[in-house]
Amino acid sequence: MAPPVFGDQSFPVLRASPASAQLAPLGYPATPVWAYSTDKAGTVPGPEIRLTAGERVRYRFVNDLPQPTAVHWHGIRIENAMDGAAPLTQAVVPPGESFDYDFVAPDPGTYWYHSHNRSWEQVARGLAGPLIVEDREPWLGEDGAATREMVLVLDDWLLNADAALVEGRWDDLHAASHGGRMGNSVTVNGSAYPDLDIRPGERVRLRIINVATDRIMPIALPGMSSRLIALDGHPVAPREIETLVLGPAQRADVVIDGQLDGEKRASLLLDPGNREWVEIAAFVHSGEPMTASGPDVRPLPAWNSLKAPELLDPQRETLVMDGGAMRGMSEAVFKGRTMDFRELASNGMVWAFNGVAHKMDSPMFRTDLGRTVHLEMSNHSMFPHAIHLHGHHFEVLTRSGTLNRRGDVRDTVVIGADETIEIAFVADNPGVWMLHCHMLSHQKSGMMGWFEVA
Ligand SMILES: [Cu+2]
Repeated sequence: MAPPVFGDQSFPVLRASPASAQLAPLGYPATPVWAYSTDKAGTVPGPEIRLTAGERVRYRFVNDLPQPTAVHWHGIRIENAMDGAAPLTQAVVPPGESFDYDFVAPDPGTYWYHSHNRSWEQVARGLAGPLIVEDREPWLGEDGAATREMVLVLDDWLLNADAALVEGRWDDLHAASHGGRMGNSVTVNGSAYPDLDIRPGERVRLRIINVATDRIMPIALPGMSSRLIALDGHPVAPREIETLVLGPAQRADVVIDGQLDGEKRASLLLDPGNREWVEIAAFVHSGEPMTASGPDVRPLPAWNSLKAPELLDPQRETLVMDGGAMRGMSEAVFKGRTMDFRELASNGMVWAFNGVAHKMDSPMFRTDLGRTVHLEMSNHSMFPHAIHLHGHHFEVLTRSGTLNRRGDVRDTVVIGADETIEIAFVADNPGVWMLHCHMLSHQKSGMMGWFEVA
């Protein structure tokens, strides 16, 4: 099955292949998954890729899956040809074949990589892993910073009673027209309810990544003095948080302090949607207490590599989201033809951007290299969406008309039902870039388009 890999030995291999993982608690069978691997057996999440800002990432990607695939490097402001956004930026990699990825990761931060072909199925089968770009200047161990970091990959799986993935419902239009394909088993780093060690008083940087296909994850760490320090890899001024909402594909870096005189266990809680917070992992305090850090958290070093948007005369674009259950849409254009709701649904389409479902034949907009784009995004549906722009990070300017004072910079933003968000970014990366909902059931069923920077 595995194809011979010859040639340039300086390209290490990243492989996607069927594997097995103990996702359900011990005592249940292992789950057949699809997994990435480098030198060892495939794991979920995939092996951590770690480098420093400005360093090159080089992999000969080998597809040992029974389906074509491609690898997207989420959040990396990457060279277009390496974006992995099949079929827009590259052809899919057929089973048994390979593709060489070679790019520079320009900015520090918490990122991830995942399949970008049939992603609603392939990511749900396990094809996702963390990509960590370390800070340009020392931060760990400095005054007020953490002494250690921990990557937490949160995932959501739809498992049957034998702990196998529920098959045959990849095209579930009911799920797609609601909140997407929800799982029933949440894992942290591929395990159910893991215990995570922390020393009393220890300050730890969590790099939290939501790789779920559709589940928006509100999380909380009560008693751990959580302070947010980065969103989608981009540093923010440290701020206390009680809860954190992570949409699919979003990341947050959070500093926590191990308790010195509290409980031995501190829960990582998730709200599955009914405001009944459930424990998905626990920090277990053990070992010698450490000297507590002061109340102040040291900010992360700035990127210093992102141009500020020119807001005086930007190119104005709008993105209106329609569709889904309960409100629906009477008609939309699909493959160049106006269709009514029934015909759209028979084509698997239940969502539209600006009245067009899954618009791949032409860009949503074009812009000149270096121009600031101001994008007003209005969600006219009854469901939240997680809108992701490839190749760029954007500033969130307003949310429902209210100024977003924090100046948060993101690559994926959650937009609630009936909400309008204004974002802006400098289109400084030439190429064709996907713009889609990262709730992958929504992406599949219409919420997909692209823009061109030239
Ligand atoms: Cu969506």
